[in-house]
Amino acid sequence: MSTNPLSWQELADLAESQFTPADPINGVTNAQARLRLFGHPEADVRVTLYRDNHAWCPYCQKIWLWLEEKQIPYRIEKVTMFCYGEKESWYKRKVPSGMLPAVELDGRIITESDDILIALEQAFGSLAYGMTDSIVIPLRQLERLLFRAWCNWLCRPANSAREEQYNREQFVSVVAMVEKALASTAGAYFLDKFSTADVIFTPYVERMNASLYYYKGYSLREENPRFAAWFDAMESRATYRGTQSDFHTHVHDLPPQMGGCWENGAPQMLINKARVDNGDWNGLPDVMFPEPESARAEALYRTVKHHANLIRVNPAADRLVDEALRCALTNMMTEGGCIPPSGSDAALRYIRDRINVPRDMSIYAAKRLRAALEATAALVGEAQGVPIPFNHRRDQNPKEFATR
Ligand SMILES: N[C@@H](CCC(=O)N[C@@H](CS)C(=O)NCC(=O)O)C(=O)O
Repeated sequence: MSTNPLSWQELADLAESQFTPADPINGVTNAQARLRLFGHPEADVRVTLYRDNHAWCPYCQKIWLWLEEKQIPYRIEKVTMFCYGEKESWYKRKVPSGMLPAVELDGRIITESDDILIALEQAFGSLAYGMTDSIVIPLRQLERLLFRAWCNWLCRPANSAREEQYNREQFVSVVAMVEKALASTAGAYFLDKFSTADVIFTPYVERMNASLYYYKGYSLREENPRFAAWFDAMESRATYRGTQSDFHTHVHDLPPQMGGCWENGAPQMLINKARVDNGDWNGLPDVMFPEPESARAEALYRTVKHHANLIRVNPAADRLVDEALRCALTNMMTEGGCIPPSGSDAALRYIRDRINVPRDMSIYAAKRLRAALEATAALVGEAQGVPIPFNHRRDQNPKEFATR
């Protein structure tokens, strides 16, 4: 027997009764906050972080994580990245190149993430070890070596199978050096305690794990024990979890940022790609800490909050999307059995493909929502949404999603 979809009011009531969002200002690390105080008075704020709307920019994640770890009170101003839309003119007046991140510290604008960290260390002290400490410098160099080997493999087309193999071997050989560095201390982190070195590695290692799984069939986290332990240790930190993205978001955000990502067509790659795009999203090596009980309720809460924009930007007719989305949310929160209107499969998959982590919700909430959208779409057909663009992501232009 089929169930009727709940109304938006009923869904909102359900969300309110089942989910209490953390305090964005003083609670755990989150992508939505515009101010972070960690219990300090607002008058203590000396720092403004300019970062991207999507909470995706890797160099911004470095600064974001550092500020969260040090619990430095700060403001957040969100800026559009070129591939999502037009850069705000107020930002170009502050930073003519338009590059992110930037920080305003006591009224002084600083760009370049490494310079920002050095300036923040001078103002607030280092995170266990400093950027210019003699044990940190070689690790910073190793991170750049790994970054270059990753770019060579992923972001350039190989002219032959031999070249593809060579690029892979080069990357794997640098991974072995990183494994050795991680093994040189007793704990899981790069140095004897969590430090700035871990912050430096975080953004790109997270993006390597996602992109190589999807485009090359190589699972960095699963194939390397020290990396595995490092990821687990990072995921024990609420700070990192607040900034953590998922495979789906990364693999579709990277191509326009990196100027392309090249698949190798290997059998494992094809399996991984299908899984990241179509599910099952449970058990992917993008997250390994246990799922919080609040994941579904969080997904519901966040979707209800933004449903008007989600319906408006969807290429399908508003009434169709409205009913289909309510049906998917109803199925996510109940025993299921709500059949969406015929012809709404592509509209539901359009939304499934555009959930952005952590901008929209946390990683497990997104998995729950993607699964509910897919399962509900599958009740009426196999049609896919408009493909995700590869050269830009203007389908995600922040202008379209502004909440006032
Ligand atoms: N070397 C710079 C690199 C910063 C960078 O490449 N930022 C990119 C985003 S990840 C950017 O702002 N690109 C311009 C844009 O996309 O709008 C740093 O370390 O801060």
